[in-house]
Amino acid sequence: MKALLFLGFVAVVSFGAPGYKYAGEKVLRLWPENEQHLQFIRNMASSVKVDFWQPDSAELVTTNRSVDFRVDAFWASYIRAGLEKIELKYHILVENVQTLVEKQFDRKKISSTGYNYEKYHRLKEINRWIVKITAENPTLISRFKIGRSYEGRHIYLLRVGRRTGSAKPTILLDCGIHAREWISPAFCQWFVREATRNYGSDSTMTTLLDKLYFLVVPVINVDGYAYSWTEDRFWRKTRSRNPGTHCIGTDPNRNFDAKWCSIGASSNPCSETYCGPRVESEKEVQAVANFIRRHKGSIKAYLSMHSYSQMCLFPYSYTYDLVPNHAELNNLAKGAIRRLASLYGTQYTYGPGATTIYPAAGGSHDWAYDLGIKYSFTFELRDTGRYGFLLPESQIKPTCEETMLAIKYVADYVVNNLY
Ligand code: 0X9
Ligand code: ZN
Ligand code: ZN
Repeated sequence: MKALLFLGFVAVVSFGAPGYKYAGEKVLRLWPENEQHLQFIRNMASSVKVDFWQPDSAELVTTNRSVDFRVDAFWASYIRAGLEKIELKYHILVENVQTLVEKQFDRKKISSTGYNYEKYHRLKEINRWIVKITAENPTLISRFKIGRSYEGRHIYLLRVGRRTGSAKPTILLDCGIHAREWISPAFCQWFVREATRNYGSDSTMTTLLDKLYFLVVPVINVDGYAYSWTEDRFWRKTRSRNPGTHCIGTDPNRNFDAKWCSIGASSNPCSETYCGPRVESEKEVQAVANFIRRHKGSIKAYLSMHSYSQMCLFPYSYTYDLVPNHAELNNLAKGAIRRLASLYGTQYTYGPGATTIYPAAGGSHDWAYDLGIKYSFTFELRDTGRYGFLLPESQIKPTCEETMLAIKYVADYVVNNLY
């Protein structure tokens, strides 16, 4: 019997599925209301292996917002007993993480009609797609390598727009800073496909691609993304080694040169929001930052795609101070999320990162803004926690369609307000 069970396990692993790692695991949502509740959460974070989903670490937990985290079945029941004792309101977002994870590792992905944009893809497939879509659209897409990751993988950038031979204003769109946020790379791929497909037919897209370039980085954190497919579906950080500890990785969105590691970031390498040993310590962050610095004269907007929470965020996140063009960014965000909601009614919140999600230094949108890119946004895509990082593939299409409207709205504004 034991041998049979063992064989069954090997078979599952060898098909590239995630094994049984997440069996029985749950995602809980808590509603802390007082200091005792916060203390309970902090104690829990330091004594039990919990994976914070939203916010990303125990340091960012406050009253007046909910806390989502993943925990195994044993600790879940133990924690629930504690929650009931101190009357901390909670509910279970995901009963069995394993079931949801398995759906996303479904291998029936090869399609005769070409690339399936309504599936999540491994890095290898995304890289093959990058080559293919570039070859198929020689007049609209050029492919560049902007650097290599810690583990030596290439980081690619696609320049999308009608080639004119001269410089054009540019919008940088990046995806996959955080490994487990799979909807983000899926959106970058969707964006490139829609741009090429609609050039010449959709008048807004045609104008945009004539007047500017989109620089699309489909996956920044390539090592982390690959790792989230092979080892740990909930990996967030890079995969760089940290001397003196077994804990691996730095949060790339805490590693930029924007009041680095001052607030909402951790100097502990074991934290999910570890800021790294120094500013731009991560090769992936260097690659993007160097590229942006070299082209800062033409980059007019910076858009960074994350999940989840359904938010449109803009600077600052490292301080509660408002940026000089706050009113403009606020209106732009408001317009973008109104457009987004017009398709399926998906509700987004918007505002400066510090007050809308949480204060956090070292993030890319603050850095890009302070470099002089005054239209700088972070999008937190679907959902609000029903599935979180495990957003089902059936939601890729509606999520990408509605997000396209927001991105086109912002791009259209930028084209009409060049600086
Ligand atoms: O914490 C983050 O890096 C982002 N949220 S996520 O859940 N995707 O990890 C929010 C980033 C907001 N922007 C800055 N902090 N600059
Ligand atoms: Zn695939
Ligand atoms: Zn993120």
